[in-house]
Amino acid sequence: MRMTTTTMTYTNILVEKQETSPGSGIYIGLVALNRPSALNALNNHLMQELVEAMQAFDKDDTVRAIVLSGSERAFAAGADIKEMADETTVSIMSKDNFATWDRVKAVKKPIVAAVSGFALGGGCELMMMCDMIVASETAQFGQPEVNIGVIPGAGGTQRLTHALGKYKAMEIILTGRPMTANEALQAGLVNKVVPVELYLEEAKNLAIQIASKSPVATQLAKEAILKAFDGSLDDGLRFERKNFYMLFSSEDQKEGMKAFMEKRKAKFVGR
Ligand code: DAK
Repeated sequence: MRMTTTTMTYTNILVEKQETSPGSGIYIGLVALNRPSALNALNNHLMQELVEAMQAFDKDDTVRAIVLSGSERAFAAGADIKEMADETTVSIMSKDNFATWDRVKAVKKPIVAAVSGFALGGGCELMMMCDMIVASETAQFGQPEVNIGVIPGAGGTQRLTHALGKYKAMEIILTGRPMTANEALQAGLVNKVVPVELYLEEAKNLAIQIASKSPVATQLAKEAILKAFDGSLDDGLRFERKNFYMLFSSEDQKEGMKAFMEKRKAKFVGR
C-alpha cells in the first residue's frame, strides 16, 4: 500500500505527495487541477497556485517526478475566457501573465501529464509543457482559439507543430477542431492511451519508474532533451506572443469571447 500525504491547501488545485514504495522515502508529487465549475479553466489565480506547488516539489529533494492531472471530465478547457474577454493589447501585454506560465517551463523535475476529457487551448498548451503525456480514451485535444477570434498564446503554435509537423498542426490550429485520443497517439502528441479508469494510475506508474533512477541524471536528461528545441522554440514563442497580443486590438477577439460567454456562435468581420 503506497502512502499519500496532502501537503498544502490551495483553492484551485489539490496537492499530494505519494511514496513510491513503503519506507523508501522517495516520493512523486501529485498536482490535480480542481476548478470543476469551469472545466478547470486556467485563471490567473489557479496558474499562480500551480507554479507555487510545482516549485515547492522542485525544491523538495524527496520528490523525484511530478504528475499533473485534471478530472475525468476535463484536464483543462483552456485559459479563462471570462477573465480575458475585456483585455486590450496594451492591458494584456502590461499584465504579462505569461511570466507565470514561463515558470512551469522552468521546473527541472520530469512532469507527467495525466489527461482525461478536454485538453483545449491553454489546457493543451499546459499539457504540452509537461514532459510525457498519458491520456485516457476519452481525452480530446485541440487549439480552438480561432473560434473566439484569437490564436494560441502559450506555446501552441510552436509545441504542437514540433509534435505533429506542419500540415497536421495547421489543420488543428486553423480549424480549431478537436482530436481524439487515438488520433493524438497516432500523430505523436501523447505517449500512451489507456481506458479512463487507468489513466491516472498509468501516469503515476511512469513517474514512479522515473523516480527510481538517479534524480541528477533524470533532471539533466530533461534539460538536455529540451535543448533540442530551445533556440528556435524561444524565437517562435516570442513571435506567437506578439501576434496573440495584437489580436486583442481586433473586433473579432471582442466578438469571439463575448459570443462564448453568451453561448452563441460568433460573427467575425475580419478586423
Ligand atoms: N474559460 C472560462 N469558462 C469556461 C471555459 C473557458 N475556457 N471553458 C468552459 N468554461 C465554463 C463554461 O462557461 C461553463 O460555465 P457556466 O456557463 O456553467 O457558468 C462551464 O465551464 C461548463 O462548460 P460548458 O457548459 O460549455 O460545457 P460543455 O460540455 O457544453 O462544453 C466545452 C465543453 C469544453 C466544449 C466548452 O466549454 C468550450 O468550448 N469551452 C471553451 C474552449 C476554448 O475555447 N478554449 C480555449 C480558450 S482560449 C494566456 C495564456 C494562455 C492563453 C491565453 C492567454 N496568458 C498567460 C495571457 C490561452 C487561451 C485559451 O485557452
